[in-house]
Amino acid sequence: MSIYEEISALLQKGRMKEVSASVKKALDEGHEAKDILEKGLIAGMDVVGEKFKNNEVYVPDVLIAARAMYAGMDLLKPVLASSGVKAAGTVVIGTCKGDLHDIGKNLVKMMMEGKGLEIIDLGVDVSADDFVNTAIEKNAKVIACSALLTTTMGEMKTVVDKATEAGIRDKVTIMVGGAPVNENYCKSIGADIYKPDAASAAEAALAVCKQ
Ligand code: B1M
Repeated sequence: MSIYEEISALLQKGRMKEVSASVKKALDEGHEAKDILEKGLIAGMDVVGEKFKNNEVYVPDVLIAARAMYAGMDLLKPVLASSGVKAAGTVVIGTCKGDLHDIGKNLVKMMMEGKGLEIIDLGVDVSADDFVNTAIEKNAKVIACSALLTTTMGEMKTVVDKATEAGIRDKVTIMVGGAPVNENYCKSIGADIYKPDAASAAEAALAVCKQ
C-alpha cells in the first residue's frame, strides 16, 4: 500500500491522529504536499462521499472523516503556503447563503494560499451582500463562491447581480464551484469562471490576480 493509499484508508475510518501521523511521515519522506492532499486526503474523502450517497455510511461517519481530513490539512497548510510567493492579489471566498458545507471551500482556500494569494475567508452561509461588500472593502480581484447544494447555488446569481448593482462588475472576477455547479450554470448566471477542483481554481485565481 502506498503512503497515499494509507492516508486515504485512515481518513475513511476517521482515524484523526493516524492521519496526522501518516501525513507527517509522507512530508518527512519528501512527498509533495499537493500529492498528499490530492492522492491521500481528497481521494479518501471522495470514497466517503460516494458511500454517503449510497447510504453505506451516515452523517456522523462523514463528520468524523471530515475531522480527520482537517487534521491532515492542518499539517499541509503551512507547507502549501510557504511554497507561495508574495501576495499577487486578494480573493474573497465563502460558501453561499444557506449552505454549511465547507470542506471543498477550505481546500480551494488552502490551494489559493499555496499560490501566495491573500484570502479573506467569510466562512459558510455567506450572503451576496457580504461577498460584494467585503470585495469592495478589501479591493479584492476575485470573489470565489462555493455551493454544494442545488438549493444554495442560486445565491451565486445574486452575487453577480449585486456586484453589477454596486458598480464593481468590471473590477472583480466572479469564480464559482462546488459539486452541483458546472460551466453551463456559470455562463447562465453571468459569472466569469467555473472550476471543478481546488487546484485549478487556485491556478485560475492566480492568473486573474497577475493580470
Ligand atoms: Co451534505 N450533501 N448535506 N453534508 N454532503 C452533499 C453535498 C450531497 C450531494 C449528499 C448526497 O445526498 N449525495 C447532498 C446535496 C444534494 C444536492 O443538493 N444536490 C447533501 C445534503 C442533501 C446535505 C443535507 C441537506 C443533509 C440533511 O441534513 N438532510 C445537509 C445540508 C446542510 C447545509 O449545508 N445547510 C448536509 C450536511 C452535511 C454535513 C454537515 C453532514 C457534511 C458537511 C461537513 C462540512 O462541510 N463541514 C456533509 C458532507 C460532508 C457531504 C458530502 C458527503 C461530502 C462533501 C464534501 O466535503 N466533499 C456530500 C456528498 C458528495 O459530495 N459526494 C454531501 C469533499 C469536498 C473536497 O468536495 O466540496 O465538492 P467538494 O469540493 C470540491 C469541488 O467541488 C471543488 O473543489 C473541491 C475539490 O478539489 N470546489 C470548488 C468546491 N468549491 C469550489 C469553489 C470553486 C472552485 C471549485 O471556485 C470558487
